[in-house]
Amino acid sequence: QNVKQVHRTGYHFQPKQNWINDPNGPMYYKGVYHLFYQYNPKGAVWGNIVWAHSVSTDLINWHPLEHAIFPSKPFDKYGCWSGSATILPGNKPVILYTGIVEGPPKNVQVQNYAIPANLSDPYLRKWIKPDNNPLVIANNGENSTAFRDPTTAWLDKSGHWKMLVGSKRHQRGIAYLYRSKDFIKWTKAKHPIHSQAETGMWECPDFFPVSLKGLNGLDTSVTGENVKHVLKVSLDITRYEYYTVGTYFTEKDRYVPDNTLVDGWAGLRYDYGNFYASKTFFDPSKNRRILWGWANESDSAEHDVTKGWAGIQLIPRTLWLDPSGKQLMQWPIEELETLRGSKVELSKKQKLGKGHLVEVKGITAAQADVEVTFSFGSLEKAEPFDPKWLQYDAQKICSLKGSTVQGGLGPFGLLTLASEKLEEYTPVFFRVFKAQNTHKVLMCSDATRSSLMKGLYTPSFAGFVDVDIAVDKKISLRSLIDNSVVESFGAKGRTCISSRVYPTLAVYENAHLYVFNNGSETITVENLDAWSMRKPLRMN
Ligand code: DQQ
Repeated sequence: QNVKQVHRTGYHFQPKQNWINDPNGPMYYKGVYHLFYQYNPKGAVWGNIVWAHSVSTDLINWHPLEHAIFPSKPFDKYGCWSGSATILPGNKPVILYTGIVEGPPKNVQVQNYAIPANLSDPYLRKWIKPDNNPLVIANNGENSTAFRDPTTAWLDKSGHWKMLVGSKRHQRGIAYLYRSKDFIKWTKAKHPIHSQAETGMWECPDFFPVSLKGLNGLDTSVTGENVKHVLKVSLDITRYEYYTVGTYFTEKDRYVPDNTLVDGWAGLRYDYGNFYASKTFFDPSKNRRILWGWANESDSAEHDVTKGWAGIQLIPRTLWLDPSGKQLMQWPIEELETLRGSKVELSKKQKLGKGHLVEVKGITAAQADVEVTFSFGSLEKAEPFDPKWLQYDAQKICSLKGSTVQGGLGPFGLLTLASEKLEEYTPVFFRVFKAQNTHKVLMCSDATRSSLMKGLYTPSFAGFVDVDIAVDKKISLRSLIDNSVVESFGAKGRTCISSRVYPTLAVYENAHLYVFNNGSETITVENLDAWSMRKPLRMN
């Protein structure tokens, strides 16, 4: 009761009430997907953290179970923070998580493990925290107040387990490496697997192999010729993540990012919007690696309390390496398509002149899945890219060149969650610029005008899209619209941006969807398919 429904999601993961944050320990076990997540059983603000637990056989319908891990022992008395699952040989899951052994302001952190009470229960309802915890404490110069979020462990050729713990020393972000023969006695390696100056605390590190070719995912222990590795970290100062693709030197246990990539706060991101503390896992049933990310609120804490809830998980995404090797690609898991209901298509080859706005009618625009491809004849009208913008990030450029600022080639895209008279709307769009010898494609998801409500965080999230636009002369966009979230995939998952928005007018049947062009070059909508999205039968 008392939970205000209007901004609750229809098909994005949400518990009935209260605060949620990081996805924890995702895994596939005996035909069941497990999602644990950071949860406050007592309210809609962060605190009293336990591992809530939901299970699913399709990643769409979710059944809540009792909390899996909660403070009950000296080694996690003040909280059970983030961690990961590892499946040991013989199909035995084990969870590594951070226990808080001394409360605020220090929040002293140690690494613990938990094991299922009954391996024959595919739901893994009950977890045991053995008395030989904690497994790892900060005693070799590590900073015990910044020492958390153990990764999924991997097994090397000599039978040693390895896992990472996120940390920092001064402002250097660090991923410490630990080794173990038996998963119980862990020894810190002399060198961290990787670290980087001026990035601050590395929360929720994730380290995994990706195949050089194809879409298939790999078990976390795979190494060898045909793989690269990915290291992702979540930066607590800026509240966004970055990743690099690189080489894992297994002998030395060092990871070296490819030198063509930025290894720092300006690096590549899974998502340029509201996306944090993400974690991947390998799904052996479909040979894919799946990424889960938490979307924080952009609403005020005060509103969260009145609403009675805060935070959602974004749609799980399949993730693979682009054949160029330069970046990852992401796409909503195929199962999501089972929620597609009635479909509308825009008449083929719809032309959009400058200032045109065409409504996509006939779907539930507040809860929809839209796929569209835009094309154009020439790049001549692309605006020049101001050299001083080279020092800016994409978000800053988008805040200068939003959807209403007329352009040459773009802005064009979707207006999502729009009210009838356009008092509110969240545009997701592209803008193409002419830079020296190349073109730059900017993708924006701009919450600036998303709501008439005051006190919201409404950034113009943006990222560049690495495509050869002069050759392609077209670009695609998919947006998952769900009441208070717009989760978008540009150029087939090359650049992704999620925005949390809280419209006051553009809700339920009063929400509209449009395609628009505000550039002087005419844009053609090659094809547009939009579906009303059903609610899953069971969502917590
Ligand atoms: N959230 C957890 C921490 C983690 C942070 C606490 C990231 O373990 O570092 O709820 O959002």
